[in-house]
Amino acid sequence: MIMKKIDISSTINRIKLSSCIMNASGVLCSTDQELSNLLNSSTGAVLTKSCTSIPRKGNLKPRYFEWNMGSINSMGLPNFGIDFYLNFLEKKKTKKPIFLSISGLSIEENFFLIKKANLYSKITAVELNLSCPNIIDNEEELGYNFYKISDFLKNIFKFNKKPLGIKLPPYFKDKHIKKMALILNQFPIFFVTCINSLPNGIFIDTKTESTVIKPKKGFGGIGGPIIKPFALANIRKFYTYLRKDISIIGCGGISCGKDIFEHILCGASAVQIGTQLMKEGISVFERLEKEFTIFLQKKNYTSINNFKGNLKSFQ
Ligand code: RRO
Repeated sequence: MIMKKIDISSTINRIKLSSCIMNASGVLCSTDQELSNLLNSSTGAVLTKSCTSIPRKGNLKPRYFEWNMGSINSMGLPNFGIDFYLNFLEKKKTKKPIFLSISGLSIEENFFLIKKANLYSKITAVELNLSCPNIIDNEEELGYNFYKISDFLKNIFKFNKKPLGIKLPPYFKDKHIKKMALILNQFPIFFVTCINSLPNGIFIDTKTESTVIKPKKGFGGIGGPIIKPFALANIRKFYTYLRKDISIIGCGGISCGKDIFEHILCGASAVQIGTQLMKEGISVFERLEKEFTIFLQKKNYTSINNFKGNLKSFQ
């Protein structure tokens, strides 16, 4: 039997990716070694750990735990500061698109970080994280503040020249997604990433009758297979409400090739791998690429454009 060539390349707005699969911010993308591993892997892009203007140690350990259906984390934004990431990337010779994730703790810090990223040619795009659930005593995430976000974006686009995307929290109501999409549609945004971890979950060890992570009395962001239905729903709804030139990057619950297919069927142009990358390490990308390609072969699809966004309603 002659196998047709399967093309899993994609585009995020005008950014070309040789593969639609990349890492999620936060997982194995903090250090020199981790970022080098990602640059040398088969991902279509490399995303850095969300950074702040100065280094942060993050929350007390243990701050990450995983079980068969998911993960819980309250890392608290540990990172080496924006200069570390910019200097590391400036030295690297690579054709891979590089997405710098930033997560300032205030509106002013985000302006500062975006202005700085604008000065560096190696940064292909900025993923602005408006949805970190784990900062102690922080204001509400901007992703949940429908009043502040519009003004905030208006000010960013007065000076920003870099392709910019926004990492969103999960929403649970249609009207919230519609409202956010209507706001985002007013700006030259390149992409949105749906979704960050589900905030304020808890996991219990019944043997010790205790929570499993230390910060915030055990409450943390939930990721992994159990959040996939929420990721898919957010992708689907944003796909229907967002301007068509705003790409969607799907993130949440991908652990096999079929999961990637589902994200793209809902409307994602690319996908990010978080919990499964943490569980399996860098070799996860080769496995997922293989599984996804075989899945498409069986379906007789040759590229992601054959099915992207084509989810049918039950008849
Ligand atoms: O570092 C974290 O605690 C963290 C971040 Br910035 C985020 O965006 N999402 C998450 O689950 N953890």
